[in-house]
Amino acid sequence: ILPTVWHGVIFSSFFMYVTGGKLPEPEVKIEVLHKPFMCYRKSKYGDMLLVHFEGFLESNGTMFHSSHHHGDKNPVWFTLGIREVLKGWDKGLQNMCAGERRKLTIPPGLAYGKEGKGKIPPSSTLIFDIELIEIQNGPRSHESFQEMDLNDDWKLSKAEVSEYLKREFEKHGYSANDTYHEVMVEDIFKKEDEDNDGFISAREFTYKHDEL
Ligand SMILES: [Ca+2]
Ligand SMILES: [Ca+2]
Repeated sequence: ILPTVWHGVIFSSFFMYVTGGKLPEPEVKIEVLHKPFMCYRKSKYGDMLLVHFEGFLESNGTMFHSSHHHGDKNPVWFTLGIREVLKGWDKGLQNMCAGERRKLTIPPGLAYGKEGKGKIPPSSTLIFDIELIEIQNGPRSHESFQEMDLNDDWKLSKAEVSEYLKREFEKHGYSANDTYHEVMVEDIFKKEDEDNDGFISAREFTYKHDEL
């Protein structure tokens, strides 16, 4: 079972864009705490990032989550720019080198909003101390598609996507949870299955419009 806050970091994005009005977007304040001497590649949308992070409430400095101390104490993987995580992370972790550490100050509009969530009170500005450990090619490669397309018919069914999620979660040390997977699969199809035929085609999978 996913720790609550990690669950929140992933799933808040599912609800953020539903409530999105047309107010001017608030900005993330980015401070570089450490920059490595060598930088072979910089993070960009679609990359998979491995990070350690600590999250604090700006209001009173309370730490609400630390990947060093909570959960399985391992760093976490996510894909940048697809709203898998808080908007503030998607905006604040671009052009970053492996080994770099940043402090992000994220206004509520790019975090948990007016409602808050769990340990996060309503309208909270959040501060994250994030260390980028590793960057990998994103999941939208030809190879990833073939890996997910178990019956080689060049489209992904919900069962195939669900199977893939299960494998990914297990790979990262989380036990399988069918309820989460179903919710995630539904959300993925809502976003990716543009022609609503119940399958994600190779084209729908690979082609990503730049909506951010
Ligand atoms: Ca298939
Ligand atoms: Ca489709």
